[in-house]
Amino acid sequence: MFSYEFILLMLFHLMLCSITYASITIENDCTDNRMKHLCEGSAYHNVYQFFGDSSCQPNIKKCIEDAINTLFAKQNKSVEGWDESIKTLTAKLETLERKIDKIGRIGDARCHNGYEYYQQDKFWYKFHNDCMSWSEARDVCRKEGGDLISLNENNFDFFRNVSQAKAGGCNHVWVGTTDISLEGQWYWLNGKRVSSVSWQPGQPDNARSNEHCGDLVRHFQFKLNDHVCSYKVHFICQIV
Ligand SMILES: *[C@@H]1O[C@H](CO)[C@@H](O)[C@H](O)[C@H]1NC(C)=O
Ligand SMILES: *[C@@H]1O[C@H](CO)[C@@H](O)[C@H](O)[C@H]1NC(C)=O
Ligand SMILES: [Ca+2]
Repeated sequence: MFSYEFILLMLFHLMLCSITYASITIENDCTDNRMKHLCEGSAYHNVYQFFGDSSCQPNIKKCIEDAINTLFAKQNKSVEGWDESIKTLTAKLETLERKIDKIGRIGDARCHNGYEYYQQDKFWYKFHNDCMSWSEARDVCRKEGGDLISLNENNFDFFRNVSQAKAGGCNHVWVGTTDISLEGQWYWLNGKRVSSVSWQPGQPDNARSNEHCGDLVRHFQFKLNDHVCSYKVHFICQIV
């Protein structure tokens, strides 16, 4: 029914299609889009293409490293001065990260009225001049998105100083520790055990068997004491 010529023509078309299809397939094999960019253009062009790829956003530095490695592997040559460019670029990114972090935290501070940033441990704190029982104070801190402050050996002296500076006429400042759940077992609200060096010598003494909340006390140079939880004094909140 078909002429010999027609069949030959069909076979020829089929062959052409296969070749085209094969070349598309080969091209597609290397077209993870990012890879494709790396096959084309100058090194800088490639990096900027890479930046533009939103899938790179979570880890830009890693992506740049990958891009450069792939670039070198593909082109199999080194570029004079490239290492220095990468270092400069990395440094700029790190500065940018720090700025973004800071802006975010300033934004936070506006939301958490009156909180100050404790740079060393990267949390927010607020010395409250209201006078409340330990559990009332804790409720206030929680409403503000935090809790009564958990201290440690490294930041303890700083917050003794904060208390010294801000307690005014008040001699006691609640902090986030209690042995209410098990007498004599003192833990900070963050779950860490209270270090023995934080206590005023002779404390905790559980005077009249009624002292289950931790406070910093002026006549102990603001070292830690156990005190009657219903006592109404100042307190320090923390937002981690
Ligand atoms: C890269 O270049 C080196 C020497 O210039 C050569 O020995 C090596 O085979 C090349 N590698 C590739 C993957 O082309
Ligand atoms: C606390 O205050 C004392 C006396 O002003 C000072 O010497 C010390 O460095 C301060 N410590 C901290 C951690 O702020
Ligand atoms: Ca006591």
